[in-house]
Amino acid sequence: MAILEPAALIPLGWSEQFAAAFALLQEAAWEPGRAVAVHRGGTVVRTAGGEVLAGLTRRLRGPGSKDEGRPTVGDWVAINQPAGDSAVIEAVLPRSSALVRTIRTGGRGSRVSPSSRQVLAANMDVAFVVDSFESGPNLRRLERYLTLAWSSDAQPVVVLNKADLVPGGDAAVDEILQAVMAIAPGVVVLTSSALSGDGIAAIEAVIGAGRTAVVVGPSGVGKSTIVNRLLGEVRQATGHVRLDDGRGRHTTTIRQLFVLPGGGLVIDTPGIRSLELAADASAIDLAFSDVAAIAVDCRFADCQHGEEPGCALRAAVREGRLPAERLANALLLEAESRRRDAEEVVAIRDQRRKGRTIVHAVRQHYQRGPRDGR
Ligand SMILES: Nc1nc2c(ncn2[C@@H]2O[C@H](COP(=O)(O)OP(=O)(O)OP(=O)(O)O)[C@@H](O)[C@H]2O)c(=O)[nH]1
Ligand SMILES: [Mg+2]
Ligand SMILES: [Zn+2]
Repeated sequence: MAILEPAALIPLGWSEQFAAAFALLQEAAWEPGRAVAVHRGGTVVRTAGGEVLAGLTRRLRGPGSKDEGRPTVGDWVAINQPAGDSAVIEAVLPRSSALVRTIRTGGRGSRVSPSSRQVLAANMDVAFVVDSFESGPNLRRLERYLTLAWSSDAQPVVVLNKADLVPGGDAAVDEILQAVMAIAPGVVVLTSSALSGDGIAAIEAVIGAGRTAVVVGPSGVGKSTIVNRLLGEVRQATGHVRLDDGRGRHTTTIRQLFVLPGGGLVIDTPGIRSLELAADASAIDLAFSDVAAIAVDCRFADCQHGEEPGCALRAAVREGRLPAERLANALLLEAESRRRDAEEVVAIRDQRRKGRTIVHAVRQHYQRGPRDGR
């Protein structure tokens, strides 16, 4: 087997797969590195030689470039740094996984376009979905975040934090744990208290050396406190969420990748609102694999699981095998995903139309040009 180079990048998660993709670029002057933070002033990239602040090559920032193609936290990139000049990111290597959210600029019900997808983090092996015992956990919200995690292609793991706040001790914790496990088929569920340090070792073990994890979840559940525990020092600010105005406040404002003393890597993110979660149909099938398994027995292949006869899902709800709220949430997420897909098709068609109009005008200009003396 070939030697993995540069070896200094291995602790950052460098692997054969990325090394091979980088080699295909065939640019001797370029250097691989990993994006650890994206600021207004540039992208902070860790290379074998250290940290550099890099700008973007024209192709990545110019008109027509997509948000999704720009480097995000966790990306492996190719850096070009001519002597005496500032560093430039020339290429983003293909991602092994990506956490994507949909930004609706005009509020609820407004159009989404393909460019409103934002890649929050890339190249994670594990996605920790964090919720807290303080205000829940909220099962329906967890189902949404789990769907997001499944759609990233990283392995979802649930972390229920603030276990120290559960009145009633271990028995009460166990009961909640059972309820969460029931809505997270195929997912490991961990509990922790970032305050006392309980459960942090298990989280660290799941990450593992050279592997990358991201923490996602609502604001205030303790994501940054967990990250600080993993780091063994306070690097991220943590805080209380304001409850008085109901809007909440994000303590963490930028996404950032940290190297853990134990060998793994973790990306901290600001709380994302559940409305911005983008899930595709296949992720919904994974997050709701129990529901999907029952739906196979519906009499009609195109069953909408409404009033039609022979609906296996309705029967399961009637017989108490499937909670009605879980089915309702699955159908809601599916409807949202279908609507978003349809909106994207419309947006792409609009863009193509605009493109055609421009091509048409240019063609007319040149056909007429010489004759009109223009
Ligand atoms: N009792 C208790 N409090 C905790 C625990 N973990 C975190 N907290 C507290 O919860 C509050 C929010 O923690 P953060 O780590 O800032 O939460 P966050 O998820 O990073 O929030 P955002 O950055 O806004 O998304 C802080 O006051 C923490 O001290 C825990 O295990 N037990
Ligand atoms: Mg935070
Ligand atoms: Zn049905």
